[in-house]
Amino acid sequence: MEKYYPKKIEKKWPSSAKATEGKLKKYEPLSIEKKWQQIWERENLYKAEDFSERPKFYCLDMFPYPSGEGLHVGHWRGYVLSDVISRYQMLKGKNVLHPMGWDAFGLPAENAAIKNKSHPKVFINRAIEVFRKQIRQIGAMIDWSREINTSDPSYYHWTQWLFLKLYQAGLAYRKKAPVNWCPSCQTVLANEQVIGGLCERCNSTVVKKELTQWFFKITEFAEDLLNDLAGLDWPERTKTLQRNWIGKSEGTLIKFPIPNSQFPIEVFTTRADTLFGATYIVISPGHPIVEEIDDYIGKAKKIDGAEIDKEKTGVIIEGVSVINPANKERIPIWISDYIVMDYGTGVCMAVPAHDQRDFEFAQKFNLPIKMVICPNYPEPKCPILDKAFVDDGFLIESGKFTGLKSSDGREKIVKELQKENLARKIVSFRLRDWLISRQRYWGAPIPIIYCEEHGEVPVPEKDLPIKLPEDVEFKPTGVSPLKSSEEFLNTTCPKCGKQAKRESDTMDTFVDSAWYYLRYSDPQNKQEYADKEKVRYWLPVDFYFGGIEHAILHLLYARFISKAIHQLKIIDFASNDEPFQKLFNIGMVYLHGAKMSKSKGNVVSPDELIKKYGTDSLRGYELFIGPADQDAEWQIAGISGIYRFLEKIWQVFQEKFGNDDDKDPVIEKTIKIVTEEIELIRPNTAISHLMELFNYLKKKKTISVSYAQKIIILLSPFFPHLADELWQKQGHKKSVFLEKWPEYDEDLIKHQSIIIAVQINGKTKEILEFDNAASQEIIESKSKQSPKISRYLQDKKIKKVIFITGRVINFVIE
Ligand code: ANZ
Repeated sequence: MEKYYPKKIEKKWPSSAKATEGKLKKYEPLSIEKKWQQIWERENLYKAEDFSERPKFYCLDMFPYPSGEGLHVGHWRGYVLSDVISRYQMLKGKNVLHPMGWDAFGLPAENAAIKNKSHPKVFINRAIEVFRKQIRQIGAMIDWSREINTSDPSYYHWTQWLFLKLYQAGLAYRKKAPVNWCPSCQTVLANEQVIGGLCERCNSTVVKKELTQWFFKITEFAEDLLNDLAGLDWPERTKTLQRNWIGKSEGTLIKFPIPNSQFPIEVFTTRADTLFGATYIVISPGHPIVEEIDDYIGKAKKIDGAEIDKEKTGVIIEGVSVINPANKERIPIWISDYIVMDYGTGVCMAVPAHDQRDFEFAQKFNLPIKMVICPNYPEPKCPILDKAFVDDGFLIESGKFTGLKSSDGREKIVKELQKENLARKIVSFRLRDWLISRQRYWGAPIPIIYCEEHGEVPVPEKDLPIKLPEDVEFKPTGVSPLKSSEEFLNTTCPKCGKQAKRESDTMDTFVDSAWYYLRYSDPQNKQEYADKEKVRYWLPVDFYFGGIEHAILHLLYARFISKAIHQLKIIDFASNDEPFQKLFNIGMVYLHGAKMSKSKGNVVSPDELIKKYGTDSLRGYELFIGPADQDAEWQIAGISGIYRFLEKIWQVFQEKFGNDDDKDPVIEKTIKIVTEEIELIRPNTAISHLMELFNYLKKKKTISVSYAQKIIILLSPFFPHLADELWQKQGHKKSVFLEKWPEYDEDLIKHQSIIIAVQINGKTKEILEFDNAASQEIIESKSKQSPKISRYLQDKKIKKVIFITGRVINFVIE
């Protein structure tokens, strides 16, 4: 271990680091916390060392958007937790990189600036200052020398460079497309930013508009983005959200011939087994073949989308029909907005008996509903339908396929159609290319020039960054604000030198955050986005902390950029191209039953609490509030309990030290359990074990100096200021964070186990052995995970848990 310590730190520890002299009777956090924060920073204690021989540990928080409102205690939760992990890893001998920066571009800064009649840059810099100060108050071990700001030209230089790289590779392109337009924000939105037809930010109804826009070809990586999820240590819930978003469907294209025409209409279906029940087909209003039916399009285009609960509109195309290739019956063609253009072929065969959207449509327009799948066979007892029967079953009324199971029916019907070249199996993805252009001011300009002769010309790399002009009217009008700056707009063509115009759109801010984790490895580099060797050393991120709200967009975009530039050989870290190996979604903090947020007016500010109780108490309460991955209700009084605990620690360390070197099983066990709890990211139970330990120590006459030291180290990730102060009072010259995480004596603990009967509704189903210091929480969670018990609990609601210490845990289920 020793050899890993950077020399600079080893050789001296400043005199100001001396613990307050004499025996302090009272725990006074305010007098010690600021001092330690200053010392840590001055001594560069948390500076991450490029290419150290120590194993690296890259611990990343999703970087904040610096709003004008500052941090509340809900935001603190994640930062405290990532700090505990970083400090723990440092004590385990790792070379830890724990950086911080600002996701500073984007609509909110622009909107706030409009509201406050200032410039987004002024606004954001002020907000950053507040955030920086507040994050410092957490006392987190952050390497501030790596701070980044996405709105700074030194950063967006490389965002623009990345755009050029994708452009050269054909992964960034422009096309005319119907796009989501928010009339209130006056900008285009990505599909992902439209929730239930409404703008994610302002809840206005989103409309469709034909515009030429820039896209990134994320769909080219759909298969990899899906498959590589399997190898990631991420919460299952987040993986599922990503899988559903990518939405891989294995289905069939089926041709429906039009009588007297050689051009059939092709539909995409995942349920070929229901073909005999297709009683009409539906075309999306955006489909080219319906373009002439203008008056309908006028109405339908506004609400293109396939939502189940939306009132469906539709028109029939008179005079034309198609032939159902299964039973050769003629069926009508409808146009409706419940079919989206950019999925499958934009045409769907409607099977009202087995698809809920078709069922509702058929009911509304009085179309035949023909049941062709039944839950049972050979004696079909088909339910009377008041909604679609969507499950698989057995085919009925399906000619020679009658009686087959759905899965066999799908295969056989497709095989039969294939003989006549009427069907083809395909894989379809729900994922669409990422629309990245925005008609807004506060973002990175897209580095493209338009020349009359040469068309679209990329800005030469040597001319980057293309800086945002400052003298722009940035209020949204629907056209890009950059158009109002003649100086910005007018330029010359890099190819011919003639008059040309710059692209005036800016990039979606998700582009900035799709690569920031790379920049932290070499944030000051002026020649490159980052030194390749440094990226190879630091990446991938070992532990990524952030809220579930980023489970889809940010993570998907970041994974895409990483895969794309890996393919372009810009990065080549580790064995794969996944940027975040392990992800932890932190639960949200609620107050009075609602998620803490300024707009709801239920915000608790850390500032007052720090003044009253100190940072360490607030840290402790943030960690103690509940399991870290679950939402938790803020109890105003909760923090004083932690404060009293810290007072108790303080007192214990005032008095009792002896030379008694006898091994103490209770302390040994606590070391083991706290270590395990940190590894499992359960800081709340780790702290409760520490509390139990101090109840024990309080009763004990003396504590040996060596145990006292181990205990201080054990406390240090949670309560770093208090720990360094106690450490110093023990006469040490260096920070406790340069020490080594304590080990425990396995032999001493081994024989201290207890047997617990695990019961379901009072009946013993399993006998498990636990460490006799294991808390109820651990016994409960480990029992739930045991294979036998988890089978009983599957899909069941636990009404009550009865726990008899040292003997029984009984799960009362429905
Ligand atoms: C007939 C059918 C019968 C369908 C049935 C479903 C159930 P997933 O699985 O999500 O990929 N579909 C096809 N193209 C569409 C479009 N452009 N807009 C809206 N819906 C479309 O969904 C595939 C199903 O979505 C397809 O299978 C099709 O309806 C519908 F009992 O075909 B199905």
